[in-house]
Amino acid sequence: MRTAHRTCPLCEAVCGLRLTLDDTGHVTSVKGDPDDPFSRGFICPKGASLGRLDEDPDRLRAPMIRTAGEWRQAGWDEAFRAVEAGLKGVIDAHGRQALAVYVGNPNAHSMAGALYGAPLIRALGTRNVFSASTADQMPKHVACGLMLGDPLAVAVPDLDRTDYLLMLGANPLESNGSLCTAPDFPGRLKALRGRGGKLVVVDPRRTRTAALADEHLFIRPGTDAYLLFGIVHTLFAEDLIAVGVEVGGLAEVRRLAEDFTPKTVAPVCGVPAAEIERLARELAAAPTAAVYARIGTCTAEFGTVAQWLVDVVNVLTGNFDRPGGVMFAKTAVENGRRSKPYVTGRWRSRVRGLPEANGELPVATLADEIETPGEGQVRGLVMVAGNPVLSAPNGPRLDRAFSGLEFMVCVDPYLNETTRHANVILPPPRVMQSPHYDLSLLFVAVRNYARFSPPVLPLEPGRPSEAEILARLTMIASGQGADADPALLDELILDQMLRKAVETPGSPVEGRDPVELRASLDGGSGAEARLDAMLKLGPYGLSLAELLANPHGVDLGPLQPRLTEILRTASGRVELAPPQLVEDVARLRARLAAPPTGIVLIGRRHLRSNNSWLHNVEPLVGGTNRCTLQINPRDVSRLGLGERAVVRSAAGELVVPLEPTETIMPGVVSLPHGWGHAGTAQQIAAEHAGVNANTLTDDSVIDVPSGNAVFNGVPVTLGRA
Ligand SMILES: Nc1nc2c(c(=O)[nH]1)N[C@H]1C(S)=C(S)[C@@H](COP(=O)(O)OP(=O)(O)OC[C@H]3O[C@@H](n4cnc5c(=O)[nH]c(N)nc54)[C@H](O)[C@@H]3O)O[C@H]1N2
Ligand SMILES: Nc1nc2c(c(=O)[nH]1)N[C@H]1C(S)=C(S)[C@@H](COP(=O)(O)OP(=O)(O)OC[C@H]3O[C@@H](n4cnc5c(=O)[nH]c(N)nc54)[C@H](O)[C@@H]3O)O[C@H]1N2
Ligand code: SF4
Ligand SMILES: [Mo]
Repeated sequence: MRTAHRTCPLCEAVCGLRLTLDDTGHVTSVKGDPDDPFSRGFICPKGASLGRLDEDPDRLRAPMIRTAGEWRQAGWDEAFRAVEAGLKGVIDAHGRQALAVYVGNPNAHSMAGALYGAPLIRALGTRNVFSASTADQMPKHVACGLMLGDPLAVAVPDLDRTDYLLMLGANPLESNGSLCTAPDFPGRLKALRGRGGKLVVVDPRRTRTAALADEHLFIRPGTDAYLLFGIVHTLFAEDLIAVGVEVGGLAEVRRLAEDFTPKTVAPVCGVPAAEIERLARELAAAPTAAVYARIGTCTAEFGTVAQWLVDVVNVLTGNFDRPGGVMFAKTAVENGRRSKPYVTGRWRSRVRGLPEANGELPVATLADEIETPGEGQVRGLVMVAGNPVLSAPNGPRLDRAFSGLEFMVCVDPYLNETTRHANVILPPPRVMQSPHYDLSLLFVAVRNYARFSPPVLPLEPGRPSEAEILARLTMIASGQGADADPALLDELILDQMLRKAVETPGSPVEGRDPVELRASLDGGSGAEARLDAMLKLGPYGLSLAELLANPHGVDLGPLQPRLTEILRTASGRVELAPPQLVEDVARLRARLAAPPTGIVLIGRRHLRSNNSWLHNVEPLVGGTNRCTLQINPRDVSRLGLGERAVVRSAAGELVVPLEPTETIMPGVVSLPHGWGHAGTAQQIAAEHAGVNANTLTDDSVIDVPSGNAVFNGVPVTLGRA
């Protein structure tokens, strides 16, 4: 028996775990790490099942190659050569723009994904770059990019110090938080109330988070932008503005908000005008306050406008970049911020002409690009840690589209609904065999913190790490072949990083010799050496050695005001009225006259789920069926429904079991995503198949400025099954 410590990679809460393993490497227990200064022993049922997930017998242990519909195991060299031949075939016949790449959510939770995603995308040399971001948080990036000049400058609520938290479209008691890394989010919310603060939750469902709050307000899905405009209107009308940072566009915002009086927006969003006014007054009166909005507001038709207005309210009430308001983390690997001004639409998608944002095209148009013939039609796909057949809008259409590709390679531990279309699957090793550092999540942490977890178990001889898999793919994509040494990629990247650092005035290594610096780096792999370099060049001057000496993590203190370091707008001010957003207000205003009135669909998450891929772990799927359509009992009787119903949308139809509950507002139904398991090698998931909610979501509808998918507020009709 031995004990090991590592960070949980399953959600954004980054909890420290204490593992017990026997001498065969079997994980006998997983507990929260009480000595982690950030998570302080917190753990959820998913983290507690990490051992079971990691040892899932259905995980792929060797590469898989599919020929003539038959799967067989292959050796690693053979698999990489098959990838080389497949990609070369597409490039030679149709050019690089016939390739697409999709990177899924787990890339944000792995060191390999964070370190090799960008080089891989660059090496592929295609503009057809897609990711889970356009099914998730792209509205936030676009709003931050336009307001602050940096799409990654995401302000988070200062959870541990705020006096008032207005939370829209987030349910951290199930999700454990998103774009707000806060282990033990539930405990932090209880502490907020315990110190006399107030929590208000706005959600079409009375969630577990709403139940814990001081107040819960129902809202019609997709209408948060109206509610927020009503708040902005009130702040101006009642002279409650207290801007504490340099801004541009204040008068413009005031003008824009004129039409959105609480009285005008109330019937659209279903929140009474008096409540909207009260929210505005309370936000203005609280000693400190923060507005925080997540998935329910992002994956909606006016996602970017809503995200923009969240920070407009934070600015107008004087809560931007101050303790207790919303603030910016400073990570241990931060190393210079972007210097070019932020723009979107540098190129457009071929078929629908949708603008690029952050170098990506909307996943809602991936099927168009694969199915539509012509110059630049996508014929080859590289997929890393994604399952868009279940996670993207109109998933069944992608399912069909993928089957028409000439070549597809997936880096994924499972043969699932998406990867079954691949020609080659390259499985990463177990979590326990992988090093971990949260390169992508700590920039939205509510406290500055760093923690490195070395691999708990060694790799089997000949088995590549996920870093090596992605490095070899990158080498293949850049034309260096399947047999090129992946270590060369790390050396190239390190060389560029160090050369830039020694030439940067004021850098801790200014004027030093890059070769000597390289020789001084620690790390058992190229990936770890890159992390060591990033830490050493980072703002705290940390190192891999120091993090290894502190296996429970290092607390780097509460967030500090730092807007001047963050801002990258041309004006040097926070832009409250960026033209692209002002333009989209016209779309919002137009809808005010004719709001949708029928039943609309929203999603939901469950504590024991994680998108599509945790349903093969017994302790996480046991109990009653969770893939049900929640519906208000009044709607059940009004529509004369039975135990099941047919749900129809513009995209498709499903038959689903109903779960009548008073916790959902009338006129709204909710179905979780990530279910609908079919044709996979996951035995337990197949027994709990459920239905694919994304059969109903419509890939023709997007949030215009960001291209983000719309999963909430989807018009549906219900009938007897
Ligand atoms: N257990 C679990 N945890 C997860 C995940 C998971 O699948 N399961 N997924 C992870 C991922 S990838 C992410 S991005 C995060 C997401 O984390 P959260 O943003 O907290 O996501 P949800 O739990 O889906 O909460 C969204 C809430 O928005 C509400 N909602 C829907 N439409 C609207 C609307 O129009 N307006 C408002 N105001 N509310 C609305 C829903 O009812 C729901 O309660 O969770 C992460 N953590
Ligand atoms: N209707 C509806 N749809 C939604 C949402 C919603 O709220 N409603 N939420 C959206 C959101 S927020 C997100 S983030 C997306 C997620 O969209 P995706 O990222 O496309 O989907 P996931 O289900 O997270 O699939 C992750 C895949 O990665 C694999 N995987 C797991 N761990 C690893 C690893 O360490 N390495 C590699 N290489 N692969 C790994 C899994 O086997 C799985 O195939 O779904 C979106 N879809
Ligand atoms: S809350 Fe998230 S990070 Fe923490 S144990 Fe659960 S899944 Fe892991
Ligand atoms: Mo997500």
